[in-house]
Amino acid sequence: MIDDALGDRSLVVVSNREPYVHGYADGEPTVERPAGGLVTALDGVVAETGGTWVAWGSGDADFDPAVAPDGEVELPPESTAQDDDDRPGYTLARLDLPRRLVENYYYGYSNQVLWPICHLEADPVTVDPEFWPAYREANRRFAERAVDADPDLVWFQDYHLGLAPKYVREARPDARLVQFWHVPWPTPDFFEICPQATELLRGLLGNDAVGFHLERYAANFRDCVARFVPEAEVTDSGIRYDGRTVAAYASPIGIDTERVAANARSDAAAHYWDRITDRYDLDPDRPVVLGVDRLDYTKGVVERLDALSHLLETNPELAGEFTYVQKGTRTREGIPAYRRYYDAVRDRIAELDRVHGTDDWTPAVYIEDDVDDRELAGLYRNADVAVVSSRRDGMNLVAKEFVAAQGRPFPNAGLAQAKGLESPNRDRVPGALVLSRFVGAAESLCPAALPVNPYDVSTFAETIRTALGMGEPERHDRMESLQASVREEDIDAWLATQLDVLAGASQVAAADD
Ligand code: ADQ
Repeated sequence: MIDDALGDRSLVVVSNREPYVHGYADGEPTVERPAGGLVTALDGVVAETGGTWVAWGSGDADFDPAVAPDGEVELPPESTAQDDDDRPGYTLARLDLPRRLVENYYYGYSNQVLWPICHLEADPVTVDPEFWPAYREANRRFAERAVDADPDLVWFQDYHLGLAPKYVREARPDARLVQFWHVPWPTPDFFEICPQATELLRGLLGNDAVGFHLERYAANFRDCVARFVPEAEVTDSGIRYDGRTVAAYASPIGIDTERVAANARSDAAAHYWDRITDRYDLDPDRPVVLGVDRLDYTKGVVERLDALSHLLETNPELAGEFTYVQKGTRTREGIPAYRRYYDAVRDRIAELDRVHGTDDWTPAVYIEDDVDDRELAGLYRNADVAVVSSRRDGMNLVAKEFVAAQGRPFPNAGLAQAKGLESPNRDRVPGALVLSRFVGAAESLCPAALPVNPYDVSTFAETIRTALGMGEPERHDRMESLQASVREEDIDAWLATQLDVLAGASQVAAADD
């Protein structure tokens, strides 16, 4: 598929984070590929084309330069993602950005200006005069490295790289540039909070195409261009800018469903779940309500804990009837709003336990283990209800992973048995999903997932109660429909669209050529 789409054109992927985690084991440098469908998919594409991946160090400002020199690392096929040794492997061009630049570009502009604005959160927006120059400088460096690789095609990932396309375009007017924006794009009335709205849009218009998860986000992007870039013309066939046509297209990202399902059936998943039930003394007969989140204020974890607290206050008969398991990961701790959010989550869990707990029941447990994707799938698989309650989220892959981890339901279990097929659900009733209306995934997963408005505490609480009480036939029906959606919009479907757009072959990109 990759060869067909891209031919022998040289591809450069540019992302903030590198696809590998580097460290030491027994005094030797190690290279590990983090689990996750997106990295695996991108990694496979670059490895197959023998291209280059440009990224910032290890994503860790303290990273030891002895392990991660600012230079190019040749990755042979066996150290890249998959199991096909015929591929050329690829070059990882790693940027070693100075700490101060990282603070202002990554923790500053990217995550205190762009991230909150794209998630419609005005309060956390912090504009410091050092942020924007650092963002410009970091983007210039990413662009320089991309140009060094002499690309025909450049594929930028996400909001950290809003200006790099313009810089690459200046150096390589003939190259084809495409960007995927993994977070929402806000309306012009919200985007105007961004002091550099026009410059940022001009940077992105260096691309030939900009992709979003939903058509709504792409439409907001076009509206913002119409409002803030006077020299651009937004037409039905794309945005006319600088003598070119730029497409804004929608392509919902998905997951590797087979891999998540296999992970959920693995021994590692079962062992991890056993360890968790032992450690927290979870009663096997007590339903588990699960939350899995990076502790980011956009994920609505505080709203979820408030809803659980409201649920127990208004329904005292539910005391002892479930356990809430929060799998959290700390994130962006260099930013005060994130440190405060972490404290708020921990405080609310402690309060829930203090107010509602009894000698034999702890209402909520918090897990911060460093888990691999099989262990995470063990949590998904054993949950009776999963709650994803983001205040806003581009897509949200946790919801899709939960669905894929439930195993493929066999609506006609009798027939499956007669044919000797094993039903992965034979020993488990599928879990129910409660899903915020404000995540990209809600577009395909609701109403089979129970939709909630995370700001509406009493209705949210009521919906969790409905999910807990949902009977087996309804769980099966809903899960069947959820799994069909997750399979239809999986990572392969997303990748196929991106390759088409990169190749300039698809409808969305055709106008450019
Ligand atoms: P994120 O904001 O990171 O990604 P999300 O898609 O929910 O959001 O999660 C990414 C991955 O992190 C998932 O694959 C999940 O397994 C893992 N993860 C999350 N919390 C975890 C935890 N506590 N422990 C272990 N693993 C955890 C951004 C956008 C999303 C968009 C993705 C992909 O914000 O809206 O879906 O990119 O485009």
